Order: sequence, then structure tokens, then C-alpha cells
Amino acid sequence: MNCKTWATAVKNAAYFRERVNEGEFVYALYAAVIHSNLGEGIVLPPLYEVTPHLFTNSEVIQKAYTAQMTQTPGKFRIEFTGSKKNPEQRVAYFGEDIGMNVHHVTWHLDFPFWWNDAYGYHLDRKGELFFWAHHQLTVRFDAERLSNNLDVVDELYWDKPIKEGFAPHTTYRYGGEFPTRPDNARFEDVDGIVRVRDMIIHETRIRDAIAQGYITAVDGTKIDIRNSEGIDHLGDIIESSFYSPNARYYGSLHNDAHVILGRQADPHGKFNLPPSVMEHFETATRDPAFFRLHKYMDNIFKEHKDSLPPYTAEEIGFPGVQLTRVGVEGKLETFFEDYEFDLKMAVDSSESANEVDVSAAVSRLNHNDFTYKFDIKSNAAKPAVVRVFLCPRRDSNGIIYTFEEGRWNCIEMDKFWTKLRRGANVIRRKSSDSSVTVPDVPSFQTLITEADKAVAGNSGFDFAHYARSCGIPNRMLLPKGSETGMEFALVVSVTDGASDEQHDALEDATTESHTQCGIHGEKYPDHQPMGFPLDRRIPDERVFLSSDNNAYTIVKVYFKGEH
Ligand SMILES: [Cu+2]
Repeated sequence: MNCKTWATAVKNAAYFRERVNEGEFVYALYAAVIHSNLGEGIVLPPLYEVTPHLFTNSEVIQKAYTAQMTQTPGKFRIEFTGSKKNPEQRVAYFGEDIGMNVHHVTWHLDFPFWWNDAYGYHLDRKGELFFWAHHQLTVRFDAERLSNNLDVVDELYWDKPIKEGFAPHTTYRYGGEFPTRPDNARFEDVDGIVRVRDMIIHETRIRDAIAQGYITAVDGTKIDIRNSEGIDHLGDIIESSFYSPNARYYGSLHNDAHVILGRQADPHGKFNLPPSVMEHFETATRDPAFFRLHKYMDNIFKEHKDSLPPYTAEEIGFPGVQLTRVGVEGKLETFFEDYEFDLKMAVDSSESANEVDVSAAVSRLNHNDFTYKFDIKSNAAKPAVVRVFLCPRRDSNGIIYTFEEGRWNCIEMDKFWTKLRRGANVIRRKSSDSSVTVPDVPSFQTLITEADKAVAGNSGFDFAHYARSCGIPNRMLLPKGSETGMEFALVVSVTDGASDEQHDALEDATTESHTQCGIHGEKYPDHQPMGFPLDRRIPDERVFLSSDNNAYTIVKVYFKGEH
């Protein structure tokens, strides 16, 4: 991070590559490339090819080793963890998706909890982004559960058993298998690290702050949180990050929760087990308890959002603008496809044995591209911001959610700025342009080949398109849905974009996943709270639905094929 020239940076990287722990090296290198000016425009190879152990299961790793030992190339299929006797297995494709895991790791690299502004700049709305990115993971997981006839996730309770156990079938490169947790484990203190009591105390202090409407900073001053910025402070104290105004008092609820939950297989350190999947961003979502943990955090954030006054008709309105029709061109259809990635870095190589080709084949959720079509009438030329949400319409019993119940479960699909003309406007927006998602990262081999070509002066490869790997994989934009078509409300809101100064620059490829990942080194491009206008209570849906600029339509998401 402190290197002044490219040559120094590369030589330092090479030096440490030989001398530090390899996991630490990869983390440090990725963090430095993301945050240093020298790293601008560098496309980092997909982590599932760099540290495959953390993205696939032990069975596949074992086969790759055998292939190398016997010098027989091979392609090995990854099965999702668990057997059919475990209902959670139905949604393992989500928590174990290699692209979703890369998004989660990269989010935490883009917004490290240890970030200190002395490193060079401020991470704008980091606490709020922590809330929003994880809230979106939670609602997306719930939508996948509903697609697979499962109930939505219940939260974690410190005084109740952790219902789901987990056998990760994942191994470290060095240090053995990730620990297993049986069903219905009860929380125990983790010796010398974190006590259950502390979790309850910190949670109570945070809930107190929400009820009081202010946070107490280290010096005793009160920070008002009953406003739009409150969520940002809350995110900082709940994670907690170095931005927390009082980590001594509010603790580190989220980070400690990952550790205490992760260590329940060996809370007293009797068996000398390595850290669990919960303690690595790469692997945490594999454990279904991750989503319980985040539902618990999410409900605390909701308690705060519910303490704010609902938006008034003026706040969510856009005078002179009417959204007259919301439609989709193309069928909303999902399917599973096979994807192959390289496993060479999972096995040890030596000078005396050739490297053989080893790869993994995994089944991934994808969908057909589609286009939104919005008919908007405007009484004048003006900039507007369009927000698109997809909200499950029914719970697992088939009962239709009320507007107020359903709005918290909405999946953010897209947010974009547009210039309305006076009169009738027809706006088409492609699903592939979503500002929530990123395209598939090219393989390490493709990046090497294309980089060599570019150095030789003949590459047409669009590197900038892949500059960021934080963002929901575009192929997972739609939840799976069902064979007969699962109903969702497609909620669209068109509001005033005049006070968002950056809207002209937003179509640049390197900013494409800004809604949940921000823009490196810049202010978050939207002045409204994340989730607006559905983030606050809607006690009277007529306020929302009678505004001309907000509308919804019911759509169905079809799943084609087998799972
Ligand atoms: Cu996370």
C-alpha cells in the first residue's frame, strides 16, 4: 500500500510471496491491489482458482491430488454438501456458489473492518453498505428457500440450540478438515475469546441505542441515529469496524458472532481444531447458520429502520412524473448450467513431476437475459433515478404478504439514472446492465493469455469490464423460482435524480456494481438511503401506491430443468 512506484510494488510482492503464509499473502495482495492507486485497472484472477480449497469440497481436492500423483488429467464434479435427508441441501447451491462466495469475500476486501482512513481515504457509507449488502444476501437466500418449498430463515438465539448442524466436507490446504457441528448445539463460551454473556450484553446496548435514538461515543457525546445517517453508524458499531464510535461499549457483535458460532465444535480448544468455515469470508455462507446469524443482525437493523417515521407522500413522490406501465420483455426463466474451473493451484507441484490438467465441474444457477420496459410520462426534461425490486409475493404457506410484510424481503434488482424527456418516455433496461451485478470473472488462464496479447499490442479484450469482482453474479440476478412459475411483485420507483451529481459518469464499466459495492475511492453515488423507498415502514400502502411515480406488477419466475 505504501509503495510509490509500480516496480517497488511488484518486487515487494515477489519478496513476500516467498516469505509469508500463503493465505495471508493472497489476502494482503488482493487488498493492496484493490486499495492502492497502483492497482487501478488490474483484473484479479478469480479466487476459486487461486485458493480452490476454500471453494470446493475435500472429495474433489482428494481426486485432484490423486490425478497429480498418478499423472492422469481429470475433471471432477462438485456435489453440494449434505444428503437429501437434509432439507438445507436444497439451497446449498446458493451458499456454495463460487461466484456468490467471490462477491462476499470481495465485499469484505473492498470494505475491510480494519480499514483506517490513514491508509489514504474514507470508505463512504461503509456501515450502511455493511447492512445493505448483507441484507440483500439474506433476502436472496430467503427467496431461494421459498423457490424450493422451504420456510424463510429464522434468526439465531443465544439461549436456544443452533438448530442446523453442518458438516463442511471442506479442507484446508494445510491444517486438516474444517470442523463439523452437530444439530442442536447449545452455545458455550469460547475460552479466552468470547463469552455468550458478552454477546447478550452488546446486543442489549445496541438495542438500547436504537430505542433511545442515539449512540454514545467514547467521549460521552451523543450521536443522533434517528435520521437517514443513523443506519451508517449502526452498521459501524454492529460489524464492528474501526469506524465504530465506541467499540469498547458496543463490542463487535457481528465479528464476534462469527467466531463464537464457528468455534462451537471445540469451544474449549480441547481438540486443537482449525478455525471453522464461519471464520473465513470465502467459506462462511456454506454453513446454513451463517444466514441465521445474519437474519439476527438484519432484525436489529430492521428494529432501527422501523423506529424511523414512514416516508411522506412528498418524500417518495416525483411531481410531474408518472410511471404508467411496468413490464418485462422476455420470459423470466432460470436453469442450472455446468461450469468448469481450474484446480491446478489446489495441488502441489514439483520440478521433477509435470503438472497435469485438473479441473472442477460445478452446477450453477443462471437465467435467460430479459429487458425491463417502463413507460414514463414527464411534464419536463429532468434527471431521474429508477429503482427496481423483485419481492416474493407469498410466504411458504402460499399466503400473500401484506405490503408492509413483503417490502422488507425485496431483492434489489437494479438502480440506474436516466434523463427523462418532456412527454412520453419508453425506457428499456437490460438485465445484463444491472448495477447490482458483475459478469463472470474470466479464468486465470484467459487473463494470462489476454494480458500477454495486450502487451504484444493486439488484444481487444475489455479488461475494464472485469475490474471489479464485488457484486452479485449476474447469472444469479433472478431467484430460482419454480416449474409452474413463482409469483413476485416487481416494484419500480422513479424519483428525482437532480441531486445525484455523479449520475452522468455511472455507465462506466468499472462502476457497474455500485449499488451494493460503491465506487472505489469515491462517494456512494446515491443520496437516498439504501433500499429507498422500501426501507422504512409502510403502514398505509395507499401512500405508496397512490403516488404516480411508483408502481408494481406481478411477474412469475419459471425454473426450467432439474435440480
Ligand atoms: Cu459478510
